[in-house]
Amino acid sequence: MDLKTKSGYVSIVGKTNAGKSTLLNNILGQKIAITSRKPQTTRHRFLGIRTDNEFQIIFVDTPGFHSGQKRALNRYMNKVASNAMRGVDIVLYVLDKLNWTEEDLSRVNSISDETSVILVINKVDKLEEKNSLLPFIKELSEKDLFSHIIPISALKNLGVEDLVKLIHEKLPIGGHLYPEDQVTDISERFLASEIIRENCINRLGDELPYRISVSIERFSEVKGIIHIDSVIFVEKQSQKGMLIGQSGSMLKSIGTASRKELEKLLESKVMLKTWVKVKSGWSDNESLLPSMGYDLDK
Ligand SMILES: Nc1nc2c(ncn2[C@@H]2O[C@H](COP(=O)(O)OP(=O)(O)OP(=O)(O)O)[C@@H](O)[C@H]2O)c(=O)[nH]1
Ligand SMILES: [Mg+2]
Repeated sequence: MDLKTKSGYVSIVGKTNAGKSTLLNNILGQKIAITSRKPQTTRHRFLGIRTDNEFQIIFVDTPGFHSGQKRALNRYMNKVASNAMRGVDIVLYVLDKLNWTEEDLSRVNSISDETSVILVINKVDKLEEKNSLLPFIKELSEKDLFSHIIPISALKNLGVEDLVKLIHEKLPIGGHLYPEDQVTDISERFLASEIIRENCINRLGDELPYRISVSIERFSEVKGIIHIDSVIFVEKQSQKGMLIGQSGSMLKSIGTASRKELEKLLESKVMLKTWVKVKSGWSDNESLLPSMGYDLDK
């Protein structure tokens, strides 16, 4: 091991919609995580790796904590997020502006003393009361919960590189764990399902996105064309109708936008087929979740 190299795991956690995935994409300089203005966009834990010469940071993006919904899928997502706070070197606890609650306090208190916790106050570009930022930081720093408190805007790229520098300083000495050109551990197949889900989220009303799950049934390259067959699962027949739209217009728009984006990301021509199927009440069915990719043991 080269003693000059530093590397470590850094989990990005916080309430849903705080901007965790936006921050990860921004740090990596490329989109690996889908984002949306609606809560509960990220459903899985995955890695984003940034290597700068001797430093390698292995970020862990996580589903946001959510206290309102109590379906099996929501319980699964909260569990994935809590698990991701363990066994890592640093936790970035991301806040949406100054929205700090007792729930945040109890989650931060549950993090092991051996892990450094950096509070990241995101979306400062949207902060109306700019004068309230400093007193807020002062008050929270007195609680002795965080090694640092950093205000940023993930979307406008303010303070993000300072945050990366700070992480570099705090990384433990150790050899790199991934090749320097590897950016993520997600597969192209998983990326395809996420891009389709993001295009659904962006086009559908507020409730339907939570009833959708995307599964890739085929992902294969034939003569330079990537063939992707996907199924979008919904919970009810009426939702199927909404997703397909009048004369199939909604599904067509989701399919076309997803194909175009995937062609860019995969740098290949893509042939995408999408079907919509009903899997009754899947999001509140513990025993169905693993077969749909929501499995804590994986
Ligand atoms: N104005 C502003 N908006 C932001 C900023 N960061 C993220 N957003 C927006 O906040 C919304 C949520 O962002 P995400 O990155 O999906 O949030 P998340 O924390 O990953 O959300 P979940 O995966 O659902 O837990 C999106 O509409 C982003 O564009 C920021 O710094 N400023
Ligand atoms: Mg996210």
